[in-house]
Amino acid sequence: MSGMTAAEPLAEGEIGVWAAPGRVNLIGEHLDYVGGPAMPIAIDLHTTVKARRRTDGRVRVWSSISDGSVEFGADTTPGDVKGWGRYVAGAVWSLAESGRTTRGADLVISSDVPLGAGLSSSAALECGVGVALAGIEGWDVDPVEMALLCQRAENAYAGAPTGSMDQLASMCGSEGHALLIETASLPPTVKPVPAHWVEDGLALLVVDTRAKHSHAGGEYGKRRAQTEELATLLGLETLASAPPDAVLKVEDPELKARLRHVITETQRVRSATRALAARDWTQFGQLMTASHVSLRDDFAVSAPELDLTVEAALEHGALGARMTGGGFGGSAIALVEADRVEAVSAAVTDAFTRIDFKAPRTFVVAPSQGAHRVS
Ligand code: GAF
Repeated sequence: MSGMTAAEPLAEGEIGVWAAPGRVNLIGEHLDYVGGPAMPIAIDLHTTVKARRRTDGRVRVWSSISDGSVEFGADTTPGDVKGWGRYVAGAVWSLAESGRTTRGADLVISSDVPLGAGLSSSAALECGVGVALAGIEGWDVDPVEMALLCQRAENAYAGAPTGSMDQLASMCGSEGHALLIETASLPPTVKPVPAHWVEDGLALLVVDTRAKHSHAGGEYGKRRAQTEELATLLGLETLASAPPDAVLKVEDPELKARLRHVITETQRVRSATRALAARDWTQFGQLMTASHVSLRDDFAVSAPELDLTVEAALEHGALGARMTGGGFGGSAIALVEADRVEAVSAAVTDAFTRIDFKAPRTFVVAPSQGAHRVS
């Protein structure tokens, strides 16, 4: 991972530039906090952090993400900084908690990862700041460790009870590869697996529905609490290890449905891993669609805009389509023949316009490199 192991700190006055990508998850949703697998890719949209050392223990941040600047001490603690700056201060705090307190920094941030679109703009920001601080200080931080530190920033500083998938994808992304993440162990494991859909004439279309989502909101936390309740009920350390017949032991219909998602989604990731290796895109697409149905009906984290996207994409020839990320709004993805991208985008946009949804944004993404130094 270039730029991650800067042996030397930046010289006084020297400016370095680092970038960290957003992600889309191909399959394996809401499993990264139940000890299950996920298969995201880092995408070619980034948060860029221009950084320079300071020595007075202050961190000053300017951002075009949202107007304005923030300033805080390198000894910041949760609660000090609110708004978008909490992701930056969270990374500073989390690194300090791991024994790496910055001597101070000036940071200028810009990003082309759309905000609140379910493409991990917050993880890209945390990871971008993390690698920039490591770079200016000359700290050697393993990408998985950095991802976990950034997840801690998100959980304990920014207040969103997420798993580690987004930060792992942003830190460990690899061009031309999907990442097979296993969260049963701590630290999780991340294995890049070749993803050849582009060579095979396909494209991964993202539809940002512009229905805003947020993980600091209650629904994500509620799902997480339900999975914890289920694990306790079944006497399991990790819910993803539940055998298929565990659903028979759960009476409450809502909890039963949540468990069914966890079990079937885990199986789908296993099948998707085989389909990806075999370049069996028909099968891969069907698994994506089945994942969406499960997230919609059993885990109940979809939104009308996401369902409409999936429906319209499939009707117009997509091999598979699903919501991606936490849900409740945000983005969906569709696997389509490269020469059908325009037609599928137009069909989705048309379906949105017909029922007065805000026009979606559509674009194609490819598996990309994780956080790195740019210059
Ligand atoms: C969000 C979270 F940040 C991830 O950790 C993951 O749980 C995802 O929702 C659902 O798979 O992106």
